[in-house]
Amino acid sequence: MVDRSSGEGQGSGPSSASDRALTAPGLHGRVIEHPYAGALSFMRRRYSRDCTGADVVVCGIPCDITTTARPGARFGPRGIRAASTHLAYGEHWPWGFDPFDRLSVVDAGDVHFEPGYVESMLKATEAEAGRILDAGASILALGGEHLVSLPLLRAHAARQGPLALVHFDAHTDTWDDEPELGHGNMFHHALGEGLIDVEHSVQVGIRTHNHETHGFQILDADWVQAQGAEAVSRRIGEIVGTGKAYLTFDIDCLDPAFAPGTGTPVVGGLSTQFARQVLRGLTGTDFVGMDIVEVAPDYDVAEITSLAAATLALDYLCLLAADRPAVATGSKD
Ligand SMILES: [Mn+2]
Repeated sequence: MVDRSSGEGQGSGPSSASDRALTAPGLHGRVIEHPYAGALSFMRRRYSRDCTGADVVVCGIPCDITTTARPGARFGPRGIRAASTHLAYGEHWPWGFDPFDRLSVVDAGDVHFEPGYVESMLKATEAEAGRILDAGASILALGGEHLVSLPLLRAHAARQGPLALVHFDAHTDTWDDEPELGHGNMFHHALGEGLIDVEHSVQVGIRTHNHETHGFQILDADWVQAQGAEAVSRRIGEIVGTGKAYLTFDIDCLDPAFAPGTGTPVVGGLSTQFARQVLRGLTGTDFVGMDIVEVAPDYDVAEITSLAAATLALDYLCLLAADRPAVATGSKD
């Protein structure tokens, strides 16, 4: 059920069914907008710094300070929001429901920090994540380079203790031979800070060498694709168990054929469809937050990378919503 009307209570005229990011009176439901028009927010959610009543708050972290190869992930949040307009029309296939009938979701915009200054980004991101968590909402973060996961994990772990990390990536990001904190070693730092329950953590789709696992279970790209999506989901579920888990998805887990718009592409990765199937199989996992990172739209082609990221983020919301009842159906707000 989708309302295609002009937006009752929002006045009349050509703009009344658009710009729902600005005009939506509530946090559920949707009105279809032209994908090419209107104010951008993730999935046409209401833009608001006010997290009151929100189950999930979307926040962008436009950062590519420590990117080692191709820069440009600072444009990731904007790219993902733009691509999400192609998905904002109701039931999400093949879930069979619209997660926004079940979850209240707002888009809190982007974290502000001084460009080029790692400490500024770390502090601002942890503060914003803490603000959202303290309001009782969970976070869907749009990167940005993968370093943004560190302050997000800091904010979560400070409130919820060490989390099982479910990490999709071509890279382990635990290299310990680099002198400076960056997007290739932040999970090594996160381990050192006690933010991760490593015994219940798993890295999926890895296809670069790192001779030290640091205790992570690694399901590399060849194993994953030989086993099939269902077996991979089952194995992730076994490793993570029943504790709280945090999902971090580097878009370079996907093959460059499916995600060329990223900073450090590696061939031999997952297809978007395969990754979606794995995610859909994780309904038993207690996810408390997610980030999707390393989308660099300037290297993208026809938005396929941003669209993949938006779709995977939407799949995550469907995972959260799967066991919830609908509180709105096709409503105007
Ligand atoms: Mn990576």
